[in-house]
Amino acid sequence: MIVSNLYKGGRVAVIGFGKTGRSVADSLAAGGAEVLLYDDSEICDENYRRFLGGNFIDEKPDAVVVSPGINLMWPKPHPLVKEAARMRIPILNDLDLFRLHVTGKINVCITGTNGKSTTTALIHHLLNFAGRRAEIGGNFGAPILSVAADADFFVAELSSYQLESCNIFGFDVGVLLNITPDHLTRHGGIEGYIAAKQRIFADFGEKSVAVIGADCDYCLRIREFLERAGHPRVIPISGRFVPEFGVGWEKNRLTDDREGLRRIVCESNPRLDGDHNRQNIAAAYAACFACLGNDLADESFRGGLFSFRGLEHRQEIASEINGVLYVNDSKATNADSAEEALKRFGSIIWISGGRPKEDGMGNLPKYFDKIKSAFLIGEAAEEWSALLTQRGVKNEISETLERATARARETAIAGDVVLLSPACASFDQFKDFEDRGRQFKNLVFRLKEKTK
Ligand code: UMA
Ligand code: ADP
Repeated sequence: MIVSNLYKGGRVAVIGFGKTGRSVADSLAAGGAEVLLYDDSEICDENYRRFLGGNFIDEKPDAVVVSPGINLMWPKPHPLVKEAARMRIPILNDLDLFRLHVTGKINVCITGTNGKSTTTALIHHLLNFAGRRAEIGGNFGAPILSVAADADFFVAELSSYQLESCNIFGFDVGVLLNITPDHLTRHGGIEGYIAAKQRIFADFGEKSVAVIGADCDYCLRIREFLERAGHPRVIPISGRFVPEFGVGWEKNRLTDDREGLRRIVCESNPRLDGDHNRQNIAAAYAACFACLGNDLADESFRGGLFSFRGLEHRQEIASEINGVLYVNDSKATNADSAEEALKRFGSIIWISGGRPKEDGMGNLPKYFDKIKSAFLIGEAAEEWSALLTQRGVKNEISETLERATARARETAIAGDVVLLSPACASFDQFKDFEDRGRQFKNLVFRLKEKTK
């Protein structure tokens, strides 16, 4: 844990008592602050005083620390955020506390609509593989204040929520992979979402490195802005081609053109298949190079890349039963991430649905001819069923994942791929995407047991 003594002897209100709130409260309390807890649910903790007031008049804190899930502006500010702003109380987040206490270490921060976790985990793995001590945290899972303080490198996945509430920027390496519409309600529309993502490059120092996707128009716009602002170290990356003075791919070979020399680094790891993963690898290479410079030998990078096993719930092969492949892509919580799975596989029996995102099915109808049949679950089921039927794709409303998996098994023949790639959030039926993925894998495991 990183102890923050910034408010030693003072009082801090921690808003939201989930993973982040808990880590903030522990860090500040260990640093000698009085912590007041606030959560809209009944959660409490014997170590901290629960704050029940609707305003801060009787107990004015020196600062308010918000969790990522607390709305700052849209669709409307949380009442205590409004109150703090009215009383001119500083509003910060856990990343601010981290930045104030951890100085002189290299921070690598990764954002983007899709691929954040894979890229963050890959960079973390590559740095450790190269013999450095790297810690991983942020949106990836462990709140950033809960990591070990004595690492050489801190690799943090940052969501648009965390970027929105952060005040202290100037990261050493900022990575922006891609932007497609997501979390629009929280950011008041696409421009608000882009502005939050762009903050990954805010207050960049002379030596900071910006790694930015060349495969999407919104990122191109941000890159132009950085270049016009005279930022000297911008590295474009792509999963499809080799951007000039950047890092990308030529015939399945990672190619480094940062110096304009088009140097081949290595081939791709077959476990990280697809242009989307090639985008993640290119970004990880550029970020590691920014950290290690010429200490990053090609053999070390290749060794790290090929020993990376990929993450659970991202196009993860769950099992093969009688020639049918079962793929768990539960982390595909929006249409763009599900598109990558639909692109990759053929002869698909598709399990999808859940709580739909603002852009619904997005580009997915482009791939409908690869879908043999679809089994739909959750809140999106009826609307998606209508859409699939309209386009002539055989489908059924299964309602539950259990039923959908059983029906997919009955329908599939050797050579088919049963793909759970929901293109929706999980919260209507599951605790989170991990719960959904694990339940799917358990169902598949039970089917496999039955066939023995
Ligand atoms: N709460 C309120 N009022 C509100 C909203 C929330 O009181 O208006 C309370 C809830 O009752 C709950 C607590 O706040 O007790 C939850 O806080 P939180 O939603 O900020 O969640 P944490 O548990 O702190 O987890 C957060 C991230 N969650 C969100 O951004 C929603 C986790 O990302 C992250 O791993 C964790 O911090 C550690 O950094 C998850 C996520 O879904 C994986 N992220 C979104 C995404 O990836 O798309 C952005
Ligand atoms: P995030 O943390 O941004 O949600 P993940 O690495 O967890 O990203 O991957 C989430 C989903 O997005 C998975 O379904 C995965 O196959 C897909 N995906 C991974 N990388 C990319 C990318 N660069 N572009 C688009 N989709 C991606």
